[in-house]
Amino acid sequence: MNKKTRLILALDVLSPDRAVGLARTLEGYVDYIKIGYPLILSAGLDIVGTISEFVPMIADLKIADIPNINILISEQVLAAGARGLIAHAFTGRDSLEACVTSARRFDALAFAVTEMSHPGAEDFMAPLAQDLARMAVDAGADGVVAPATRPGRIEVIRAVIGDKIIISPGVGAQGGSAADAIMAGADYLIVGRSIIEAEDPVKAAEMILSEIG
Ligand code: OMP
Repeated sequence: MNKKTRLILALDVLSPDRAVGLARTLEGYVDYIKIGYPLILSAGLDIVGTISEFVPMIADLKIADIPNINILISEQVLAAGARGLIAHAFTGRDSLEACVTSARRFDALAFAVTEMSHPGAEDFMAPLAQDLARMAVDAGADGVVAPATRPGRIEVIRAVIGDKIIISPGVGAQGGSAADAIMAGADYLIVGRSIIEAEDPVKAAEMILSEIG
């Protein structure tokens, strides 16, 4: 992964035209664009290739099934052009390894979700996050998703995973601070609404970049 801006744009819009417009406008301000179910379901899988023409794309399907299904899902989105994917870790090592193996086949990156950024993640995920992170390293994942909403938890997860990559959502719209997440050990920030719903998305991206610069 090539850190330049340290920003991953969460392109959570439904209109393919808007998605392409934002990708075109913001391509110089972000290292990756992440798309997930909302855009893929509304625009179709071809949007993966279309967006990848601007910026390398991470497919956030939070894959969480048995190994065979994880492979079928991963390989469709990787064949469509994704350079990385996000899978859940809680389904266990064999399921996560299936995603890692698929990613390797396409020379792409595999990330595992440890503890999510929303409040409900404290119900079940947070107490298990260190075990999930440890397992993700053992399974060969390139990195993990850890919450910018709880920078202290980024520090804890960093201590478990060593120099693996941390990508961190929750900045802005979910209340997290860009600077705090980076200081806690995040390599990349995942940012959606604070940029895509801003009146001036470029200015919004620049503001976040100045906070972490
Ligand atoms: P905003 O809250 O609009 O910045 O969007 C956050 C993005 O990060 C969305 O695409 C979420 O799906 C994603 N995300 C989280 O918000 N929390 C998590 O714990 C994990 C993710 C993710 O895996 O990307």
